Amino acid sequence: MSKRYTITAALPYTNGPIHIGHLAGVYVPGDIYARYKRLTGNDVAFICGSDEHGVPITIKAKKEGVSPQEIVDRYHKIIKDSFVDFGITFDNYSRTSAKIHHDTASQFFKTLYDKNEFVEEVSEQLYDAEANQFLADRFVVGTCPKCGNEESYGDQCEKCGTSHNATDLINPKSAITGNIPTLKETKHWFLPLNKHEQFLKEWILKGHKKDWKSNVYGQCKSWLDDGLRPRAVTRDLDWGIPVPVPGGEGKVLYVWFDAPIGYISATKEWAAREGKDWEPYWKDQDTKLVHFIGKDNIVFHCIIFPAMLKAEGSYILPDNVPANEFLNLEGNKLSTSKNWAVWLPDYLKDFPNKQDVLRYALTANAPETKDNDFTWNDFQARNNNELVAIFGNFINRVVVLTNKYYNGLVPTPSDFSTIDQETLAAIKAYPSVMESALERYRFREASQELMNLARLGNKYLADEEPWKLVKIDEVRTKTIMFIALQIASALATLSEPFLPFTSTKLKGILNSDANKWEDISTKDILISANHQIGKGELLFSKIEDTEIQAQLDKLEASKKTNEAAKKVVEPQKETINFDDFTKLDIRVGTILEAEKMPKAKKLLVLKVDTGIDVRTIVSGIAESFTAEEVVGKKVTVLVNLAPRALRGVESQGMILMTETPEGKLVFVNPDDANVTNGLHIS
Ligand code: B3M
Ligand code: ZN
Repeated sequence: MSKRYTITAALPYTNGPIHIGHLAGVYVPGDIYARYKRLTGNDVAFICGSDEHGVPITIKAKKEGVSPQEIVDRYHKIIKDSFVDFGITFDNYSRTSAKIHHDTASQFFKTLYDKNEFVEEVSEQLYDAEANQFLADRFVVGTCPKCGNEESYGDQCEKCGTSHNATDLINPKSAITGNIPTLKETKHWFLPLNKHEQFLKEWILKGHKKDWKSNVYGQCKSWLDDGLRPRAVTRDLDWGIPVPVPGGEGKVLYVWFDAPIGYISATKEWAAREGKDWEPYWKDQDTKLVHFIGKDNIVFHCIIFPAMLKAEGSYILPDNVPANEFLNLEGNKLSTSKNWAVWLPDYLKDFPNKQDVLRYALTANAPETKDNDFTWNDFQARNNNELVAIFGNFINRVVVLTNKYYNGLVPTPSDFSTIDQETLAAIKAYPSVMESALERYRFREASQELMNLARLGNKYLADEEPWKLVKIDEVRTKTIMFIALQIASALATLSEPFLPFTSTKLKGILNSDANKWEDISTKDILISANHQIGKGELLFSKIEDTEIQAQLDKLEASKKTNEAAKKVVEPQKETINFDDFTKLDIRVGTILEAEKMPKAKKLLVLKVDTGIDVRTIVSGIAESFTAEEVVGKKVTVLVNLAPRALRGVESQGMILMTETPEGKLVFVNPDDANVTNGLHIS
């Protein structure tokens, strides 16, 4: 039965591109679900957009010395384009800086204000006097009162997921200056979550929400068991939606107040564009509202937003919030600041036309019930051993043989054997098996069922061996190929939510787009005899070790950069005055000859043209350079250093060397831009 679905995917913060963690946790499962719901004949609004307010954006802008608007404009475009290229089928991808959103969020706030749903309170909040700023949310870090994580943010601990007030932090520190904050009085509007506690308990704990995923239900229960407290929904910041009520001057809405309303504004924007009415998508009790999010957003979507919607009074509440756990990368936590990630725009560049491979790898290994690890080797194996060797191989055999034996015309079958009948019956069972997984938000399981259908095809061909029979039993061969084509046809339809690019390609090859999802279980024939299929085209191609190594090298480089950043730099030496400095006579010279000093591991004996003369300099660089590679090099030479004998050779000056951030010894070279660490004389 057709139903209306409002499906939302967490609005990404526009402070960086999308990475595989976001994709695995939110956007790939959300897109699979939306595609599946459309394919099964439902009325779907799949909604997302950029979350452009909030402290992460301001921090990024400060870091780069640009305006927050510049940051959000840049990343909104990058994120939006990459979603399109990756085949994420949002019906609308909006942004929270849009006027329609400012209006909608302001109006929502005003409605709650007029209904007396807020508590207005002057309280002491954390303040950084040096930065002249209140320290809301990510502007403050400190120890989480619940789990002891020392890097908890003011509004949320990313370690245990707890959402708290900034004043709850133990040992808070300003993220702007590092100062210990003081307290300063300021007025804010609070949403009294305690007032909605009873309702939320009924709705989640006693209601039918037991079918929520256990990680989601568990977090909600622990929240509710702890008791809810009022939460400030306004902030003393200058980036965000102005508080639209008297006394709100200079204040903005808390980003987690406005962002979820972004789902509503984006739906309105879409409906206006499509000439539809937005209201049924948010107000009709028959509509199913589903939020796809990561686990760190659970409390906002299951407690705070429902409390807001309930307080407003005219909205439906979510039917389900299938939050995923986190995806790690090669054994480590994904991190934007440490550049430990696979960025979607980079992936799309490095693996053109391989969107489905990443979609499949992320789905087959999705962090649905626990945190999971993405490895490039697993990615390669999913492609080479499953997509290429099973799915691609089956389709390729069917298409090549049909073209070879019958010039691409689907052959007419004769009597079906028991195996044939079982195979046809097995095809029919797939939609409901996959549906059962999809309805439980078990996307991994559903993707594996799809692969099982391709496996079934491969096994059928391997058992029946049409390539052998063709020479002795043409009639039987036709029946076998007919059955194999039915499987191929079912794959074209059932793969659409998971492998949309492949599905389109396969429908092109089969020259048939006729089947709907339900047809696979109801129709006896999915592709008829005498239907002309197209020529073969490979659906997938092998990914080579070198391609995987290139990705691993990229990560290794990030690791090195992080290690270098952590490395303690030698402290600066004692200050010298200008006169001391002018005593140094430094010239640019050229190394004319070089040889290793016998029996000395570190020393090279150099002949250097200093411009004044050619002289001998003994330099302790032999562990970093060979004699051959330094000949001809331009170097910086301290020429008025008193000569001294090293292993019996008189050294008449000094070559200036320094270290790169990675600790590599390099010449202080007039042509070398790599010199960053200051002089260090060898
Ligand atoms: N902007 C995403 C995050 O926490 C956050 C989601 C908002 S959904 C309304 O990274
Ligand atoms: Zn914590």
